[in-house]
Amino acid sequence: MPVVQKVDRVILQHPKTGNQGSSAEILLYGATVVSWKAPSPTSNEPVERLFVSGKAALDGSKPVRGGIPVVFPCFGAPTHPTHAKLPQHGFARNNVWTFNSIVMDNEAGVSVKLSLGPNPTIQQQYDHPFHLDFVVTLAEHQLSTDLHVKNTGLSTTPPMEFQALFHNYIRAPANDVRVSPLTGLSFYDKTEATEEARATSKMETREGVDVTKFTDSVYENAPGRYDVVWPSGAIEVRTINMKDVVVWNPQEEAGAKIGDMETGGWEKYICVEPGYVRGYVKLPAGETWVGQQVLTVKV
Ligand code: TA6
Repeated sequence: MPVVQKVDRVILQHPKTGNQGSSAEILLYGATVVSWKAPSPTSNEPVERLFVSGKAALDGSKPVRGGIPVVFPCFGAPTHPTHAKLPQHGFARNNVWTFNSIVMDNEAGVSVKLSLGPNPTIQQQYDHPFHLDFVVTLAEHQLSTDLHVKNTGLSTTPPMEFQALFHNYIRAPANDVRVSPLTGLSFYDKTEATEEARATSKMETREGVDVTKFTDSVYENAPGRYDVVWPSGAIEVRTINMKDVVVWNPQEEAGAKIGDMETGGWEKYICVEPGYVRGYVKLPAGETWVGQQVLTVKV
């Protein structure tokens, strides 16, 4: 059964291999992918590819610590005037989406669409008309997520200004993983002690970016394709319309202060987060913007 709907989640199973093969689980809360299991091209054993903290809330009481949280319409603390009432990382990850439809179900894979529109909670924080669709597609060695943002305002409505990001917690040994190619890119280091330093761009000189120390780097105008590599594995991230990418791992320095982070959880993942987070997408009324990522297991 390629698509199984539960009360709080949707389970995707690859049609070719059923429950013995690739799978994904998407909570309706936040449309958060909380599991992606896939074999490598050279094995048949599906392996969990995402990290979810053992202390993560999965009951909708707070955003999930792990998986793939959907960040929209603001990244980090809100800075745009229309986002002033929003929580960190916006409202997409802390509201319940609805299961919309099965988009694809064939030998190649299975794809489902979840949707979110203004509800009373959101309308208290954000008053621009919008409609979101989130499409998750599972293939044998791939998982893709597409965020479709529609400005449903009347033609007289001003453009909708937003940011969007997929906050991927990729399961990997944090002290042995590297991300490339980021060499030569301008980035902002959010671990700096002062606001002035955090607002000062740096140039990335490393061939492979590691997270062996507390890392919170926002790369702008990035290439849109990334290799996340460690001694026993590799995942490629390919994107469309996501011009920036964030690399984050709190290590113990910051991780031990995160209430829903399991002890030592920071050793088990790297966040490689494609997004449009430097500046804002400006979406005229009636138009739709799509941001996409494709995660592929290479090893
Ligand atoms: O994407 C990196 C980041 O913005 C970090 O600064 C850190 O705050 C992380 O997101 C997690 O944010 P959260 O609100 O989920 O605790």
